[in-house]
Amino acid sequence: MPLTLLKYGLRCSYPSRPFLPDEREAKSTYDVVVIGGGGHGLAIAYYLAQDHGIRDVAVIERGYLGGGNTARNTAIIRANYLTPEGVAFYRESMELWRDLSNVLDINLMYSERGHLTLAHTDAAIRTMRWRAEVNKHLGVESEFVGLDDLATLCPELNLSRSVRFPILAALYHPTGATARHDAVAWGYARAAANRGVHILQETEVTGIVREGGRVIAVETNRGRIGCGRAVQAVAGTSVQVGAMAGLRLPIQPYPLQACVSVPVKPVLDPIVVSGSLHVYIWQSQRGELVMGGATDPYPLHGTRATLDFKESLTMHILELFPFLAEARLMRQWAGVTDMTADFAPIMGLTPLANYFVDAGWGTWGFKATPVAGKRMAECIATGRQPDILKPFHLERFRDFRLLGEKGAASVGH
Ligand code: PYC
Repeated sequence: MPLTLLKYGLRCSYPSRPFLPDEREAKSTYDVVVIGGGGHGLAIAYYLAQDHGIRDVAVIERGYLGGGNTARNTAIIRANYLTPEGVAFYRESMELWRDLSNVLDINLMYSERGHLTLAHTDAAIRTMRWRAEVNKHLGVESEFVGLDDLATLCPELNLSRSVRFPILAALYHPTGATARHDAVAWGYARAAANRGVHILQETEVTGIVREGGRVIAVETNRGRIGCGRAVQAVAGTSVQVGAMAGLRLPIQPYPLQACVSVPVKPVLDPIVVSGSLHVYIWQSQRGELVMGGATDPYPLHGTRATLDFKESLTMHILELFPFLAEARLMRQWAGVTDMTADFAPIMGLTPLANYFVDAGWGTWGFKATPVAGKRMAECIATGRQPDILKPFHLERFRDFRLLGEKGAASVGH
């Protein structure tokens, strides 16, 4: 055995490189304070440093990195939206996703496995055809497919006519993908920290100090932090944090539950979604079946797991995949989704000159992480709403220019 290896083995401590640089003492003031250390907040900080050279940035997180909705979502990535504004936005996100493991130098386990949205009614067929046309027009791969194609794309599906809601057709989105959600937060955190961003965990915002139409500081449990600009990216508590800045955000919180089975052998390639049955399912690289359904039918700030949800979800899953009757559930949880009236997010400028919002993500925040980070960083750096974010401006609620993205939801609302 080489001597150096022996010496290394006998040491009491091992010189390993920490994943993140040691947390720094908070400075008294920063150019930009990012409130929220989930995927979006960390991505904003990363692109501020990387694309705009703005490194005097603090990300403040009340818990641990990526411990909120980033950890609770079911990691589906797609761009097959309904409105042209939504499709263009998520198309850019998917372009960024494809190279993100290389860019962040971390294995995000990005896996393009195809995404099927089933249609069980004539109305759903109409929406799928519509989505396929809008998608193709904007360069997003998406096809309306009949039962023969479905049988090839997903032979495990029960295509029998003798069920309550027979499958009639589907929207097929070959580039639909999944990724490892925790790694996304860690990857952005490390890349941001390596560029000089301070990441302050267990730092809770308790107030936002304004003066003359501007934000000048955030109050935290670790004291006051002055700022030149601030942005909130706090899925689940957008209304509360917005209110600290004096903003009334048109958002309601709804719990969204999900669960996974115990790991089983590979049985399912694509992601399968049925809006009519309120279910979606895919199989992770670990073999777990990742499943979810509709948001809870009442506004609530809660992450409890209910029997109602489990019963209705499994009933519908078994209609699609009867052979899963033997599968056992392993874990169930919930996140809090910030829903807007038009099912589209709110991003960009606010009535406060130097305060920005990244909110209202409902059930599709995860897939938007890279593009929201990149474009919000541009908005903060330039003080202008980038073109791609214009439709998502807060003022659309004042001007009645709503987007109407509900038809692209994977889960029922
Ligand atoms: O939009 O694909 C989606 C989705 C699945 C679960 C929550 N949102």
